[in-house]
Amino acid sequence: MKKMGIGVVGAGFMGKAHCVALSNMPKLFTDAPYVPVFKTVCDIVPEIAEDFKERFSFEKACTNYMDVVNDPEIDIVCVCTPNDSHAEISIAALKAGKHVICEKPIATKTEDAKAMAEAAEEAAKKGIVSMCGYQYRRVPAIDEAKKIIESGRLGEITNVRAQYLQSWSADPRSPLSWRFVKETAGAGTLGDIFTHALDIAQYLAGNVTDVVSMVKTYIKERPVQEGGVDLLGTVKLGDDAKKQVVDVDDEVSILCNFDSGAIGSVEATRMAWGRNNYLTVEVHGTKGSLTWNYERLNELEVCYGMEDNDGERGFRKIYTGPANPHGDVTWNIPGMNIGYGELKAIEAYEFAKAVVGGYQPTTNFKVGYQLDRVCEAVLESNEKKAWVQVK
Ligand code: 4PW
Repeated sequence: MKKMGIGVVGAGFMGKAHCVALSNMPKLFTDAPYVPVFKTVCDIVPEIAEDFKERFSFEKACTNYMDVVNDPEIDIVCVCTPNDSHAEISIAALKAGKHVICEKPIATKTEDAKAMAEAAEEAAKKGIVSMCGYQYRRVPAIDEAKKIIESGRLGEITNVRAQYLQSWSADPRSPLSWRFVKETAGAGTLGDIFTHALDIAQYLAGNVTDVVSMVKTYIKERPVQEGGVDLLGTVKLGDDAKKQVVDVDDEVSILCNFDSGAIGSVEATRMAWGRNNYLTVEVHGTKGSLTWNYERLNELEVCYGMEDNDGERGFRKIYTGPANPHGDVTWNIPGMNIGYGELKAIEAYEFAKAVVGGYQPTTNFKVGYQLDRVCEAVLESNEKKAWVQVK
């Protein structure tokens, strides 16, 4: 079977997610295009890189990403670092002829996102593939939703409501990591999770053309977490901890128009007590509706309103399984369910198919740049208190 050398830059939460996905991809998908060979893991903290190397059976560990970029045995680079280094690492890797899968948001500044899309376009001429980590659109229920929408059974799509609600930063003792610093994160909730909800909305209803928004920061300063590893609110710091100003948003809401003619709303917050990974989408059409929530990711609810009799009309629940998109990755019976690990394996599989097939996947850098431009319009609208066109 074909083998591909893997280099991972950033040995935190997302480095782990990519490596678990890569290991599982050929085990879950019988037609997996290749088997990964874990070559080098890079992290700026040497002990973290070494520990990761041992646990994931990498051949080498390093602290300088150029060792990954310059290694002729590495075919694929996974960029799993905080947002401010995505552009530098991805562009260097693309120029060195590596296929690149980079975590989202694509960059901290629109000019960097543009440079990444341009570098990817240039590399694509030589068959090099780029991808951003917008994995949630690959949940089987979301692809099933797309199939249903495209079949026309819901009629013309009129309204899309997408939300991504979490609570891990609702507690003011939840520490300030790189995710709360504009320089490293670019934005707060906006880039971190709003973009996932936006990506799903756009996947199902077309691109957003214009927006009006509200962007808020509720907790203006937070206790500073020592060390670079983001703990996503799992640790709380007391009053005695040093505090730092938060210069990014906690919450974003937009109303928008889609190029399909649908209207919609997208909201995100990391401060919704009681909500954990509450990523939802509801789509209304002239003949029916559908609704989905990541916290129950294997279930898609559909109402074929015009097909049902009065008195029997309502949402039916589909438990996704082998008969739905990406059926290979699911276990034998609907209801046995998949989770985040399998979802990232679907992403790794789609990336692998694109690499071997020589085409750009649907979440390529151009798409990451487009999502960035919607975010830019969201911030501009909030400043101007007015509708803004996406550039
Ligand atoms: O991309 C998002 C992250 O930055 C994820 O989907 C979940 O929320 C997990 O971490 C944050």
